[in-house]
Amino acid sequence: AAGNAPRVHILGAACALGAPHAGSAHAPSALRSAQLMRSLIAAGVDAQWVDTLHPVADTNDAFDMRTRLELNGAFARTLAKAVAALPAGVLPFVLGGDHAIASGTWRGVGRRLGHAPGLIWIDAHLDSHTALTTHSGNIHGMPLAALLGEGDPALAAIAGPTLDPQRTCVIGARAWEAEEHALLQRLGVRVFAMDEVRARGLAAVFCDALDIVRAGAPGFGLSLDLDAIEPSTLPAVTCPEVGGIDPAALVAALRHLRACEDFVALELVEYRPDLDPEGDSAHWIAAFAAAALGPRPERCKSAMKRAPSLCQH
Ligand code: EXY
Ligand code: MN
Ligand code: MN
Ligand code: MN
Repeated sequence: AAGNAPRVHILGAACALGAPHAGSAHAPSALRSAQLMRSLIAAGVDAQWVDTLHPVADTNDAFDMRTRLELNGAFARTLAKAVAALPAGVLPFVLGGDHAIASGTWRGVGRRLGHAPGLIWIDAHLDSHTALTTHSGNIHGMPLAALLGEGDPALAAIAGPTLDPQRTCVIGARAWEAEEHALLQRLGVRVFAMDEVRARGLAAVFCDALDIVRAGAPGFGLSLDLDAIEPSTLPAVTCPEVGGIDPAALVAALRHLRACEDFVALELVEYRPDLDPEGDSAHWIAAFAAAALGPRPERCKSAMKRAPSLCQH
């Protein structure tokens, strides 16, 4: 790998207890055997698969809300601890699993930094329900509210800094319920809905998102829910929503992260290998990871300012 690629430590999070289907629990093992590592190393990514965490149960079918909150919270606490314990200076790459795991990932990243990271949340959904507002009862619709300190303590009181809403933004949302949208509005989280992405282009939105998450204390991350992508090109997800992000545009945007020395962690969730027999979705996953984690074009911080292709406004 090129000398200045960040050292990447991959943590598998084989948990689907937040989702209405167990399939995404098999994503880490499917991606590992789909040669994700080989394609990352071929792209010059200095990656090492350090561990895969498993929850105590395979499916949540038999569980009531209280039990689901406790089980997802327990897994998230284990994941937060594992992220925090990775060696200083490496870049954690957390592979889900359903999006409920994020309630642990980003607490762990905050424990590494000593303060809350900025966070870009790419998703067709807002994932900002609490147990009191959810319509579905699925915990993977709650992690962003939990990271912002809202909702049941089992998910929202995991050790680590609470996110700063001023340094948090969502990109690609096109399916949500009123209560979760109101929660993000109340907190002041910037939502770049899919309508705005379509109108302005992903590059311009991504540039604004970087300005938001890079303001303040150094360190920001990106949580990619694969259901943000247009499902006709990436169908292997649990909650597809038509009218999504073009995967090639996302690869181009993620490439700009290579120039950001303050980019500290990546998370990729909601892959359903059981819906991907040809591995087409897995190819896009490798492309997203390689784009974001590949060798840096140059080390200096101002590289982003000189990336005219992204920040043309
Ligand atoms: N808002 C809906 C719910 O709360 O169930 C859908 C959530 C989908 C969650 C996926 C991971 O993004
Ligand atoms: Mn999500
Ligand atoms: Mn989603
Ligand atoms: Mn800019």
